[in-house]
Amino acid sequence: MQASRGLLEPLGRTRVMGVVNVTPDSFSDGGAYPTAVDAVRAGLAMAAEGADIVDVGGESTRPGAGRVDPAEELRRVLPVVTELAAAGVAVSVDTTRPAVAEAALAAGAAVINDVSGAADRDLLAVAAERAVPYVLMHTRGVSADMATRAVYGDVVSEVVAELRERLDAVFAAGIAPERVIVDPGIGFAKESGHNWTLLAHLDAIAALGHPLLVGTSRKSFLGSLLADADERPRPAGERDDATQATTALLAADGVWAVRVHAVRAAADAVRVVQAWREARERRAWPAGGGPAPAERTPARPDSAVSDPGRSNPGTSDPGVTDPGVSARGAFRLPPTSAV
Ligand code: PMM
Repeated sequence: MQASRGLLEPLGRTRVMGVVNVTPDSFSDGGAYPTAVDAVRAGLAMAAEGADIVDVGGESTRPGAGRVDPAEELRRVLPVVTELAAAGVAVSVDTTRPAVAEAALAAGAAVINDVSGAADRDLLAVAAERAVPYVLMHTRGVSADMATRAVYGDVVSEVVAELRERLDAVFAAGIAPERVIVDPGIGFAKESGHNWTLLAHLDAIAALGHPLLVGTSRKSFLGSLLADADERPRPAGERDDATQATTALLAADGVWAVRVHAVRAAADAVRVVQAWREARERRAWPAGGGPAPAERTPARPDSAVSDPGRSNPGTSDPGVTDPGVSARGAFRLPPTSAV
């Protein structure tokens, strides 16, 4: 079974991607699932809690991590992908390796999540051949050396330029533009300040014309923000509340999906944002007045999305005519009746 159909269709809300790292050493959930059975159980629980996609990875990408043997990566992810896909879960495979992607897709995975920044042409060829959604994430170098590459003059323009250059490689490999999702790569070759700046300028990345996936969950920039009086970072396992705040803000910005470890709280946050948007939309029209909902265009710019200085990826696509949802899956204004 392949559950990719509809994943890029307008939904009227941000999607939630749950994280299942079948690794002993990922920074926040490493070792959490010692067996495939544990990992499958976790993935099914995430789907039940509201995950639209479950992202399965078998190689830690934490800064400084070494590479895992491809056979070992495959041994970790394949049974988990197989079981989750068989249960009807939309699975993405978090890998940089063509052989792993190929096997995972054959086992029913629906999305390739490539955290290498399109470094491997063979992986691009697999994505093109199988015609599945492909996540292009920004990074520099590999896990072992990415920390030393977090040097930018202007992080926003450099990340956008590097993504644009990688998009050219992605298209040249034959991947259809409408299947490409772009991710700023929070924490990948970036220091805390770079992450905050990118989050404040998501509109510049959305202007590349693709849905956005953003992964802030439990990352170290949140740990630094929440450091104690002795400047000890908040431990990874205690960053979920802060992650819910970023989820709500990202959902309000209209990103396509957030990648999170704690699914239920994220799904709740997304629903709150959706209800908030709907209430704002009702407020924007006099009771019983105005055109039929499907024909409505905004009576006035929504204050939450037109505030100068606020990033608002959903409003930066001039070619979009759908009243509620842009072609990239981000929504500009809240009329869920139209989505
Ligand atoms: N972050 C991690 C791993 N994979 N994939 C995408 N697309 N975006 C991310 O931000 C991302 C990712 C690292 O976090 P983890 O170790 O908790 O999985």
